[in-house]
Amino acid sequence: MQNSAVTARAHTNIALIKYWGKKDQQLILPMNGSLSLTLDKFYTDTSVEYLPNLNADVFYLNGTEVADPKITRFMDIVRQKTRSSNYALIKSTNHVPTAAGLASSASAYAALALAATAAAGQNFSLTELSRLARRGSGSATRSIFGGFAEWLPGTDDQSSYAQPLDFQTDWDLRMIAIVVDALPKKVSSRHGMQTVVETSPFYPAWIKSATQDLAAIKQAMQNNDFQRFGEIAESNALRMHALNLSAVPHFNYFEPQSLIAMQAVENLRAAGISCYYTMDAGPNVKVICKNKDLDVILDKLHHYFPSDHLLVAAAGPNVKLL
Ligand code: 2P0
Repeated sequence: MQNSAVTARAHTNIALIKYWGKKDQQLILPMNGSLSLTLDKFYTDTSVEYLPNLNADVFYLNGTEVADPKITRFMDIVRQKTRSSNYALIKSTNHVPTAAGLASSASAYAALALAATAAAGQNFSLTELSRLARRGSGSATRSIFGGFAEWLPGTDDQSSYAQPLDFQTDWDLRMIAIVVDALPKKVSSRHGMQTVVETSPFYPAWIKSATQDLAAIKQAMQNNDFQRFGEIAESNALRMHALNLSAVPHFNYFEPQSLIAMQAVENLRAAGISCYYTMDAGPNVKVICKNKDLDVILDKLHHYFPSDHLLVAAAGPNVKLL
């Protein structure tokens, strides 16, 4: 056991084939496999120090002490896996532009998984870290890896983890996050996806089509086919949002500006510019494009959104110790 703080950095990721529903809520096993891109611009730095005089974990988020039972539950799993007993002082900072709504549990639990195991003197492999991060939040499974990552759904704790995908494309991919003004999130991901699993009559069709989408998008990457890649990602995102509209009670993450952003991307496409959008459990729209088309796309989006609401990211790295 080390006696000093250990700090890790993990980057957030955007799913192109979405995870939206669990087959095991306790272990966080997903209904279907998913695929994401880890982003360079948005990340979380987390330090962990085990202190023998603490009688509970103490957690600071962006400099403010926060009581979060999910963190304590996660740290109990870490203590079990590392056979340690001390409570920890945890300090986490999100490096995401203010109010961007991109701070995510993905980078948070990926960074915490590495910092908490390293501070306990353990050297977990990336696969072991991916399994562990999954216990905090499903999307964190993928944030252990840089670039593209695929989360293998698995059937138990051992078989559910992410792996990096190393396709050689010539796209030099960029993602423009369009920040849409909104009130705090209406329905949490955790609650929203469970409502969908339990009530949407379309859920069986989702599992089938998401599984097909995953195979097809990997084939498109293999073929260096950006158009097909973008079409599959966009359609998969819309089907996820269609589940929310079909749940009981129904809910959605769209704001008027989200629809404006989606239309702007469709208009750009009609004008011959290759770009596609995706959306997660919030109103921000993320545009996927090649670096060579970035400027013309930003020009068009500037007609609708101020430049500080257009954040450009590229592929980010693996989780790492600082
Ligand atoms: C994803 N999202 O694949 C999907 C698409 C948002 C939309 O994973 O309950 O915070 O902690 O496992 O990971 C967000 O859900 O949910 C998410 P939990 P999580 O990225």
